Amino acid sequence: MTPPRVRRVAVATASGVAVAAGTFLVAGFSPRWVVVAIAQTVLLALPDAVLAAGIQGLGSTGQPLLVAGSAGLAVALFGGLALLALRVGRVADRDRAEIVFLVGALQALAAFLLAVNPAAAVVGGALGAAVVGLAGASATGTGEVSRGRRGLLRSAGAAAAAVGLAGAGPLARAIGGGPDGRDRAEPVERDPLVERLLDGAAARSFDLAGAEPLVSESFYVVDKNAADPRVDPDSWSLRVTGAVDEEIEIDLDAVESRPAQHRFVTLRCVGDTVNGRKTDTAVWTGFPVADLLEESGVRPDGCCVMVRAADDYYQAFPLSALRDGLLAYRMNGRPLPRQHGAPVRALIPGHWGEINVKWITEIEILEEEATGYWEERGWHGTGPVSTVAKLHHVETDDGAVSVGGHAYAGTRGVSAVEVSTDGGDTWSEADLTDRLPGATPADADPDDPDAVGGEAADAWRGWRYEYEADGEHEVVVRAVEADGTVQPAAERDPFPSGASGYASRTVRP
Ligand SMILES: Nc1nc2c(c(=O)[nH]1)N[C@H]1C(S)=C(S)[C@@H](COP(=O)(O)O)O[C@H]1N2
Ligand SMILES: [Mo]
Repeated sequence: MTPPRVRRVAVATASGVAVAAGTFLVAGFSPRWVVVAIAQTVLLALPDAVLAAGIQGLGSTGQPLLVAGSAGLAVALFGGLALLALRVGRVADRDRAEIVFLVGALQALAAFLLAVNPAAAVVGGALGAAVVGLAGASATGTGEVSRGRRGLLRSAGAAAAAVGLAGAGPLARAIGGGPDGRDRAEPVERDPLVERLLDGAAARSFDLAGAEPLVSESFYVVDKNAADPRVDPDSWSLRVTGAVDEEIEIDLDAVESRPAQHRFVTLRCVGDTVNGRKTDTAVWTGFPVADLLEESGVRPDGCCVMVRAADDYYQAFPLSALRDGLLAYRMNGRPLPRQHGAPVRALIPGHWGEINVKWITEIEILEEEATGYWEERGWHGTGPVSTVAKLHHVETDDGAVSVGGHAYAGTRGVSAVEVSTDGGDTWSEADLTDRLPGATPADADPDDPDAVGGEAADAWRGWRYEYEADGEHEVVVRAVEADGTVQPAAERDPFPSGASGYASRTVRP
């Protein structure tokens, strides 16, 4: 026979699980789910240095850990409230209905205070209460939760059912095209011109095991959020405010009806290590920010901008950098995915990823410099990216060695990649992929051979080098910019202003 105290804790834990599941059912994986709200609070409480290293550094790895930990905290919190209600019920000698009500009321109140989502709070509290209610074989009048194993099994079963239901929720949404999808008439087919650009990129790519093609198959994600905002495309708008002659506000229809262009752009996070994977390339569709700035009439004393987003992110940087930017609403021919900033994000040529603001909502023109989200946390990532060559492909076959990867130098451009097979004493030039094409008007005729031309101003290039070797040796790579500047050798960690040094690998043929 399980002792009553253990039974109570087991039932309370099941109840806590049910609240987490019930609130998820309504809120989904969004900032309005209690677990995400807790995660966000944990992030705020972390010392800046931990946050800095944790997010820009760990990125996608840190996030599941954070969410799992926060789910544990949520279960402990809501389970604790259930225990509290049971205790109060016992002490005050209440009957089962009253206790069950108190459990649900406390849990719903806490859920509401955490995530300010009334519907989720009510559903969560109701499920949490139901789990406790099911545990009692009959009204005992003593505040005791369960007469035995069957009650326990019932409440565990109810909690499991709530989790199952919550798991099915996102599936239902995905199938039904709910809040995640866009209900607007959106081409599912890719634009033929984008198709042509993607084919061109595929044709230029070196096919190297371990290194991505020129358009990334998996694009890295870095942001400050435990869960990304779900922005309603129909109520979204972008405002231009501050030191302008006229403040303007445009909605998504207005954005999408502007003369658009397609651009290959590479993004790199300042938290990326020299040979890390937080550098990726896509073809983006959008319109030049400069058009918008011109329409609002930036005043002569405007020097800088503060760009704000739906996740309360904000980044401040020079107006000159924004002028060359793109407001993008498609990525590789598809609507911008939520994790990359749907419905609209900024792309700022040649600069670290952090000022490429996702879920953009406001551009404020400033007359003085200001400090953004990551800079307040010690990073220096609002400037131009540093130059890097990645060594992601190493293959040996009976003395024949093949190495390769990508090189990126922002808008300075990569003119060469040099490879050393003796630890950096002597250098040889690698093969480079042809440059990706430049900005293409989105209304160009896809069949017109001249529709796609020029050179991408801000995209990486692939490199490859093949040689023969018999003994163990160290391969080192470095990129050379268009003006001949060689990537600096000095080694530096990503924090605070980006990694430096050469990628290298010991090769045993
Ligand atoms: N709104 C918002 N935009 C953001 C961020 C963020 O946390 N919130 N993170 C920035 C950082 S640090 C980087 S490196 C890039 C990454 O873009 P990606 O996730 O599409 O690769 O987005 C930037 N834009
Ligand atoms: Mo970043």
